[in-house]
Amino acid sequence: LRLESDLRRALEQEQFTLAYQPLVNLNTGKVVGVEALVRWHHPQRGLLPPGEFIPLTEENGLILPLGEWVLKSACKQNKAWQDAGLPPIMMSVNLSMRQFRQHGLAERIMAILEQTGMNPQYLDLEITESMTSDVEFATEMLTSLKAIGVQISIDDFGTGYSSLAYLKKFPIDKLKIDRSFVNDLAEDGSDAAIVTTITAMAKHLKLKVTAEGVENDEQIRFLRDRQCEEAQGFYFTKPIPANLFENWYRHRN
Ligand code: G
Ligand code: G
Ligand code: MN
Ligand code: NA
Repeated sequence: LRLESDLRRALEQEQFTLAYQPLVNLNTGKVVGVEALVRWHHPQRGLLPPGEFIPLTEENGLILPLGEWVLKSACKQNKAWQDAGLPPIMMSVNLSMRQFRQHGLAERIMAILEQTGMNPQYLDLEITESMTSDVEFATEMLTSLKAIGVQISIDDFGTGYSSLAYLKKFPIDKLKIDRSFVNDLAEDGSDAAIVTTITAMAKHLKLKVTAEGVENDEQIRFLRDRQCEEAQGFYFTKPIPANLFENWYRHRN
């Protein structure tokens, strides 16, 4: 309960920040985008990861203003990087179930893109399989989001319960293979088979694919051999603040 009143204040006092983790093309070695991940600089408790407050905001509805703040900040940052001369890269933002179900979400996102001057083609919205269980609603929402010109990715792919039938029906662009399958690629034959299969399926369905949670060379080699085109993980860098990312990016290429 304490945390809940702290959260309300946190929004007013701008105690949230975004950390950015790069997505890298494994063929070219180039950074193709970043995922924005929210953190809370709690005045007493210090830096809190999203796992410690996002679920609460989903329960009490604060995820709606927080999610709006995240979207606006991420779009602003993307525009600022482009204005500063960085080559254009994608900006991935996580949507929560409450946001996805919000009426007028597409209009809100369109307004944010207009306000910030960000080109819609660089915005990537990450949803999870669970958000697609109401197929009719999801189709309608995804269609209205696609009409803005943004990209849609399925996050944590492979951990949900959705049917494969929706994959070819929904207007989605990418699958992000959950890091639980990527972790033990080398040691676990089942995980290796799952990653191979998801990658092949994505290719057949003409979807992009990103492997999450990549930490070592062995995983990189495995993914390259399977023609998995993109990866994200501590192998490149953990999520870092905007200024550190900019620095990391400039010194890398
Ligand atoms: O950065 P970290 O590993 O702690 O993130 C944990 C989880 O929090 C991730 O699964 C991520 O999807 C979620 N998360 C991070 N930022 C956001 C956000 O801005 N909105 C929502 N809804 N979830 C987020
Ligand atoms: O669910 P989502 O994919 O949005 O979560 C991203 C989270 O995964 C981030 O909170 C980030 O801290 C974490 N993460 C990113 N890369 C790695 C990695 O290589 N290994 C592990 N264990 N976690 C990672
Ligand atoms: Mn994500
Ligand atoms: Na994920």
